[in-house]
Amino acid sequence: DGVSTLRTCSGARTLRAQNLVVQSNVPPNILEKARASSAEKLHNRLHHPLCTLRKIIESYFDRELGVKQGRGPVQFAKFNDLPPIVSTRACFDELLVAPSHPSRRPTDTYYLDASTVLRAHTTAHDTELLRQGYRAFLVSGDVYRRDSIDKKHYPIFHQMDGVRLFDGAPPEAWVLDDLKDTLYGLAQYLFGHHRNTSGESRGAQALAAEPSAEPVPVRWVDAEFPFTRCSLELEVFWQGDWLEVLGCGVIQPDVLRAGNVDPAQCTGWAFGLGLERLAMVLFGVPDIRLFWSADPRFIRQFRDGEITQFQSYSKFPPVYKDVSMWVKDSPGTDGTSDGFDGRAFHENDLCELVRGIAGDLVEDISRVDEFIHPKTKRHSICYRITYRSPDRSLTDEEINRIQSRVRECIQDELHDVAEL
Ligand code: FA5
Ligand code: MG
Repeated sequence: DGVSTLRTCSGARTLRAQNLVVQSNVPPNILEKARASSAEKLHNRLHHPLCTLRKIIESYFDRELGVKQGRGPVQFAKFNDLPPIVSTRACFDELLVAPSHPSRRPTDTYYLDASTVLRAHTTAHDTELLRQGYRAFLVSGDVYRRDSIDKKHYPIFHQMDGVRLFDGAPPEAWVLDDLKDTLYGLAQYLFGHHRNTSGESRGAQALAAEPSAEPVPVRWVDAEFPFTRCSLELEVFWQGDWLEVLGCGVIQPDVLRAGNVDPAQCTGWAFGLGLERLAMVLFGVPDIRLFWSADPRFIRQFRDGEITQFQSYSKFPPVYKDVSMWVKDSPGTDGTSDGFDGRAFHENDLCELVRGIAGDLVEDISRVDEFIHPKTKRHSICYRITYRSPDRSLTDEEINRIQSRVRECIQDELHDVAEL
């Protein structure tokens, strides 16, 4: 039917369909994970920490919240297996994400074609669920983003979004208070009890009933989202630093309208939280890649419904490799020619390329040096790639092979924006 596919070395494909040439930037390893059955997804896998966490959060919304607020239980509908392939309309347009917003760029989002993406957030389901008539719901799922590489970022992670509408359109300030109260209560519920749990078999409810031994500090930070007003992020103090765990706000009237809800009749709040981020703090998991580990030393540590502290097995040594390259900057940084034409270099392109070759063996990619040539004004950046396996020692030979493949692929695939 006139669809042709060209495979490049990192697996990116150019799709030609209906006279439209669209660059699909989804590598096969990512697509395979997106297409896995919903039972295989980590947030649905029994005994997996992300699954336990999801259920604990759901139980807070089912039981604690109504009781805490003295209003009796609220019914939150739960969606845990909505497929991750969504339209740009659902993911961006209906959420008022401007056409020029950075999150829409192919450097940040995985496109299957010009109007289909791997969801970049579970918020992509909110307007459709509102149209279906739901007034209080939780949506959990795998989300996909091209992003930097370090211990806190991974191209696939899991989010839970929550939405609650109130009849009679109470004022924004009231809705905001309810939202903050709800999420602060959740943080207390989660972090009040995580330190004093042992391996005994107790359900989440029993765990939650225990008073806090040593509460984890949390704080609110002002934020911006196109789909909410009065937006905030919640941060948790962990390992000497503030870690952002969720974003939230009062739903914009136009988002309600897109969901066939009349803002004169109803107002409401929405939030989106990162399950891995919370799980790292709760279960003491030091590296986000560990959630994907098939190593029994990881998996066997966790039991359904229990929050236990991860016992790290030996940490294997890292291998560092530096790569320097001339890069093309976006126009406007200076007027001089850099010898390239085409789009600008973006760090996420390098991260993706390395991930495509090294898989989970890459732990971190950081800029270590940078300079502008005084005469030619060309821009050079040096990146340090840290390779480390969470479960074994790497050999020099293996890493040298990967690194030379990385260099080859930079030449093959990024030649319009970078030069070794
Ligand atoms: C959002 O995705 C918004 N949709 C959240 C939202 C929903 C706001 C509804 C208002 C109303 P953000 O990009 O900040 O926002 O991501 C939300 C959370 O996901 C973050 O706070 C963080 O906990 C987690 N997160 C974001 N990027 C990553 C990543 N690369 N790896 C792991 N977790 C991540
Ligand atoms: Mg954020």
